[in-house]
Amino acid sequence: MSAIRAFSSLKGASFRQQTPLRFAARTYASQAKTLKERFAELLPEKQAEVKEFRKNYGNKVLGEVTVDQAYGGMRGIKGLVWEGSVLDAEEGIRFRGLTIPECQQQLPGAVEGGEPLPESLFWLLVTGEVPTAEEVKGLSAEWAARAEIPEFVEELLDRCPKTLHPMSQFALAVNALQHESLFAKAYAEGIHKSNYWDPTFEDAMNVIAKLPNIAGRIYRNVYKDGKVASIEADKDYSYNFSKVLGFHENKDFVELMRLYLTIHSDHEGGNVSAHTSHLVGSALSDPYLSFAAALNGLAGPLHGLANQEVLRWTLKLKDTIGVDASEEQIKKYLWDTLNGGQVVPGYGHAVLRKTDPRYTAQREFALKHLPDDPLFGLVSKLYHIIPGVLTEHGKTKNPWPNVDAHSGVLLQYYGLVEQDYYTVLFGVSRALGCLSQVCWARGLGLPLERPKSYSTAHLKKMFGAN
Ligand code: CMX
Repeated sequence: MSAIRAFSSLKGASFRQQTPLRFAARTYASQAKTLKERFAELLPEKQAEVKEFRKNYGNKVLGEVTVDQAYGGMRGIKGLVWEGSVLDAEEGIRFRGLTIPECQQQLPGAVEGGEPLPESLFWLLVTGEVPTAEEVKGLSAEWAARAEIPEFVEELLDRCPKTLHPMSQFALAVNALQHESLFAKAYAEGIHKSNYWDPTFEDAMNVIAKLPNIAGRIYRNVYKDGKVASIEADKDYSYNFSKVLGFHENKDFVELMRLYLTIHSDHEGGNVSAHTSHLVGSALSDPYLSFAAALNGLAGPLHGLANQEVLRWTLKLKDTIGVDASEEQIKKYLWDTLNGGQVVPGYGHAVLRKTDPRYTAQREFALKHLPDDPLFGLVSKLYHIIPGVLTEHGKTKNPWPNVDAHSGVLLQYYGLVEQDYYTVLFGVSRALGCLSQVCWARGLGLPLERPKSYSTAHLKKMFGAN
């Protein structure tokens, strides 16, 4: 059976009636293939590849697990499959084999020599292929066409107190959007499991498309006048997101969003947000529920919330010892943080052992667009001092900066100064990684995740400990 015919037979006619927008993409994208068509072509090939691989190598050993790893947050245990990206401790992230600089060179952008469009990164994550500019344009149009959110979700957000953290509002709204889930509806109607991928894909696309309207509304409600501009049908995702935030007139900010949404998207499967969405999705909770769960994990200060904490910590440092503080003053400030039993936010990583290339990409953006910004100068100075102090402190396995150490300084430069909001931007981007994987998880029929646990008493008995 040809791939295209396989796609036709996989499609459930009932979804066509339920999701008119999914077919709208063609109208915008001329003759280019839609992402769904390409995914459906690839699915049978990938299913066969995984089946064959498991048949021949299914009993190979990935590693052993020590008692320390069981107590130690499962660091280094190899027990997950994640298609979109793989993280190397030294080199950093590769999205479907491409480093960040390679993505910047190869993925279609909106301006000549500019940053990649997150749409093109999503296409890459889903298919493993670099899309054409026309395919990306179709995807931008499809997301813009699906962007509207139900009135009750708007009202829900409008009624939130301004003091409710933006990440809590974000997760609340995505949970409420679950009302729209095509997967949940199809499951209730008795869909065959070989077709799970179809409504899952639709839900994933709808979640991503609706995030700017949710995130934009939260920003406008909490920090501005509550008025949210409308999405433009012929504009890309980052432009539209910048527009609902109120920053679209600054083309450099829009470029920053393109970079930001691309590089924060995916960081293999074991990080808290990715793993949470994977775990929750494995119970066949639909993409809305699994992504909302991911957001709750991202909202923790050891994970995504660190980008809020970094700017707060840096500004406090600036207010206390000044933007031109000497190396000695900065070192003393750092030791005060460490001796106070706190972490230095934005530094360290559970897997990485070198400077995060996502940090480097943002630093290069700053060198190009805001080389003389005093706060960028301070962040650069910290980059030269913090690793030495953390090494002397002797605890962290990685004294180098991660992605969160640089995002705040860029955002504040363009006037997006509300630090409590920063993790929402991270969340919008993280949807691309979590939701591309959820399509593959349902497409490959991955089962319920259920690792084994033991009590301390049981572990002690296992090893004859007193
Ligand atoms: N400042 C101070 N101490 C640090 C540290 C930092 N930046 N990074 C690690 N340590 C400490 C740990 O708290 C731990 O101390 P204890 O033994 O007292 O518990 C010790 O060093 C060993 O930790 P590790 O093995 O190097 O790091 P983990 O894998 O346990 O944790 C991370 C990784 C990111 C949570 C940690 O480095 C950290 O807390 N960093 C600051 C917060 C941050 O930037 N988080 C964002 C990460 C990127 C993201 O997910 O967005």
